[in-house]
Amino acid sequence: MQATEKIWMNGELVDWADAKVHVGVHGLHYGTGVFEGIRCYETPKGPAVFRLADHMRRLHDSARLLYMDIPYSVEELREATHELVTVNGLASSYIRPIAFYGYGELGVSTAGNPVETVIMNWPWGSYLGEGSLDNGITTKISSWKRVGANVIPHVSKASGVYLNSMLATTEARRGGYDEAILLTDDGTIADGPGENIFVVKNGVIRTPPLSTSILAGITRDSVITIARELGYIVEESSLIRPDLHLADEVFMTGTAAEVTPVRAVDDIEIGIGAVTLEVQKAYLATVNGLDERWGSWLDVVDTARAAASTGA
Ligand code: PPE
Repeated sequence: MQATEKIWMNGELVDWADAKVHVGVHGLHYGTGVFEGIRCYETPKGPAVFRLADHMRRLHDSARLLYMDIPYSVEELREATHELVTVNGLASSYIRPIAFYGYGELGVSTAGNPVETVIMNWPWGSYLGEGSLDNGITTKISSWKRVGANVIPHVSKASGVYLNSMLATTEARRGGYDEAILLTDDGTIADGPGENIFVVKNGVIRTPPLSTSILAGITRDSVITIARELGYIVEESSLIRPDLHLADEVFMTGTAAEVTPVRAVDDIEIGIGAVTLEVQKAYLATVNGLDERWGSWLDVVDTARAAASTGA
C-alpha cells in the first residue's frame, strides 16, 4: 500500500502515519466493521468518483445489518471523500471507507464501544495482476463455501465476512490459480472473493441473482445496465458449475477488478470473447469519463470547492 498524505478520521484530516487505533479495538478482535471499495478515476472533467453516493448508501446498509449506526450521513461521507481526494492530490485512486467498533469494552457484545469512521485513499492498479484486464485470469472453484445468508448477512460488506474470502483466495493462489470462485452451500455459483461473476452463452449474459449469497455489486449493477443498453439480454438466474465449464465466455466484475475476463475455470480453457471485451470497453470508457451515456454515475470532485472547505 502506497502511503498518501492524509486520512479522514472521525471528521478530521490526519497525517497518514498518525491514523492509529489501540490494539484493544473491538473491530480487530471480532471483525465488527463494515467497509467499501470505491474507485476515483482521472477524467476530462477532473478526478471523478464512480457511484460514490451508492457506495456510501451500501456502507450504511452494511452497518444497519450489524446493528451499527454510522455517525455520518451519506452526504457527509460524500463530502469527506471529496476533501480527501483533493488534499491527497491523486487524479486516480482506490478509496476505502471503513466504520468499525472501537476501543471501550472487550467481549462480543458491541455495547460500550464507539463507532470509528475512517476514509483512506491510495493508488491501486489492476486487482488481479498486471495485464489481467487484457489477458484474463485462471480460476478454480473453491472448497470453501460462500458464507450462508443465515450465518453472517453476506449482503453486508462486513470485515468479518472477508475471512471467507481470505481462505478462498489463499487456497486458489497456493494451487497456482489467479482467483477462486465460491459456491453456496447448496452448490450454486455465488461470487469470487472480491468479485461478482457473469457467463455468456449463445449471446445471452447470465449472472447469479441477489438472493444467492452474493454481494450486491455496484459494478455488477452497472454492467447489467450497460449490457442491456448495448442490446444484450441479461438474466439473473441460478448457475451451476457446468454453466461455467460450458460457457462461451466468463468474466468477473468488481470495483477493484473492474471487468476482468476469466480465461479458464477448473483447468478448462474458455478463452476471452467479444461480449466480454465489448462490455469491458464500455465500462472502462464510462468510468474514465469518455462515454457520456452513463456519465451521471460519475461524481466529479470540485477540487477548488473541496480545497476551500478544508482550508488547504
Ligand atoms: N463480491 C465480493 C465478495 C466483493 O468483495 C466485491 C467487491 C464484489 C462482489 C463486487 O462489488 P462492487 O465493488 O460493488 O462491484 N470487492 C471489493 C474489495 C476487494 C478487496 O480485496 O478488498 C472491491 O472490489 O473494491
